Amino acid sequence: MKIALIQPKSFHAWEALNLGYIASFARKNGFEDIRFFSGFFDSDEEIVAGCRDADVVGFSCTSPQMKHAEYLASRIKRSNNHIVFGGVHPSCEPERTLENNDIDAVVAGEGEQAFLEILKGGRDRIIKRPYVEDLDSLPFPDRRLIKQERNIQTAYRDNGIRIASLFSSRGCPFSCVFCASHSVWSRKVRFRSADNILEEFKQVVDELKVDFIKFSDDTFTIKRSLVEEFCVKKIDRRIKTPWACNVRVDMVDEQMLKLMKEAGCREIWAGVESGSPRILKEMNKKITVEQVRRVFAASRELGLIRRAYMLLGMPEETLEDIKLSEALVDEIKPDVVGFTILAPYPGTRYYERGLHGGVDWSVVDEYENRITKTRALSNEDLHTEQARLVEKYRAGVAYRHKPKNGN
Ligand code: B12
Repeated sequence: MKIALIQPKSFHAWEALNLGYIASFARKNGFEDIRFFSGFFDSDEEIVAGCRDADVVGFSCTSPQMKHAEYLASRIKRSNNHIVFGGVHPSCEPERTLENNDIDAVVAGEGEQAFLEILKGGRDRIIKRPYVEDLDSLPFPDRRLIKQERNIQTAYRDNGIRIASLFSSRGCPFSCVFCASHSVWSRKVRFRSADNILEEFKQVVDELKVDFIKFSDDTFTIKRSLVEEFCVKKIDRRIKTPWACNVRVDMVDEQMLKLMKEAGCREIWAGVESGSPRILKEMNKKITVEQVRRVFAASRELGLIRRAYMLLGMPEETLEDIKLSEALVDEIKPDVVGFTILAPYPGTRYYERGLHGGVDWSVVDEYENRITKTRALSNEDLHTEQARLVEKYRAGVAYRHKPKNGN
């Protein structure tokens, strides 16, 4: 059986670890003939030609990638191949995704078991399988197949270092209203063991010769004992490569940060979101401004690079709330700061099919959207505030200026 896996176009050149996982699991179960294409690096013609004789073609889709995925599927679909869509967007909207006649099946949620079932002949239209209990039992993502060297080269051109991502867990127990993560993972979190994480860490460093590892988990610091074991073992084994991770300010403290620093952590990224307690509550973020202050002060003291993600545009937000966010940023002095505007992506609390069903997510996102307004602020007001804040913190701003015409 010939299998093709496609990462449709997106404005980020990020490694398709999801398809790397799907592929290595399929390989482990005897399916060898797998090829991979990336819409970022490969042209449409190369992708279509490369899929001509594939029996099963799998697309991985966030909402921004759907448009390109559907376009490619329309060119690849034949009567005797099986087109499968998986990832966040199809997981949120399985039935809707299947309204496109070029798509034969949708995998909702975790993909490894479900895709294997398809390869073995399963022909259900919507496939959702129980989550793999033991994450250590999954083979590491096939980074050679997904041609990660291309992503590394791109990151190297942008940052001057060779970077790769890694996941230590799957899922997030929290219910922030702006996030769609639960639509793939539910709210249950599963963790890998420290040994298993370190084995992949070392393998990636040795084989791909990277200088830096990014933990891309929603939050790396959910399970304290795991973080501690990871850090202690990384130090013991003299694995020196530096790394960074997402933290929640309520799930990390000075002691933990100190150990992380000793184990080579260079940067922490935190969803601060707002300086207004009222808005944090509306977000269901379940953190306090005081926790933000403490974590940013402690990590500054330790010499960690600190990135803060701020979110504008919650329905109840006023100019006064934005001023509170600004004051908080002035106080915690993050080294890097991002200001985005709430985007009602499918899978988030604010997605309404009637209102947003027709939105082209390949050109609308939390940097550039003309949809979001609050009870007090128009969309224009929000963009004015965003632009003002980006300008004010220009030296350390994490802001992506996306071309207006999309990808
Ligand atoms: C890490 C991450 C990033 C990183 C990627 C880094 C990297 N190297 O992976 C970066 C920073 C680049 C990024 C960028 C963006 N991200 Co992001 N990101 C995430 C995050 C935290 C994890 C994604 C991930 O890789 N998970 C691990 C892999 C293994 O899981 P997975 O992709 O879901 O794949 C599994 C299943 O979905 C399924 N599956 C996936 N594909 C396929 C395909 C087939 C054929 C099958 C059968 C199964 C299958 O099987 C996989 C293994 O079990 C998620 C939140 C989350 N936890 O989901 C947000 C998330 C995916 N991102 C999101 C968004 C919005 C974006 C951006 C659009 C933001 C922006 N405007 O810049 C961009 C663009 C992304 C794109 N390509 O379109 C949203 C998507 C919402 C939506 N409705 O699509 C999420 C859910 C967060 C949120 N805000 O709610 N992101």
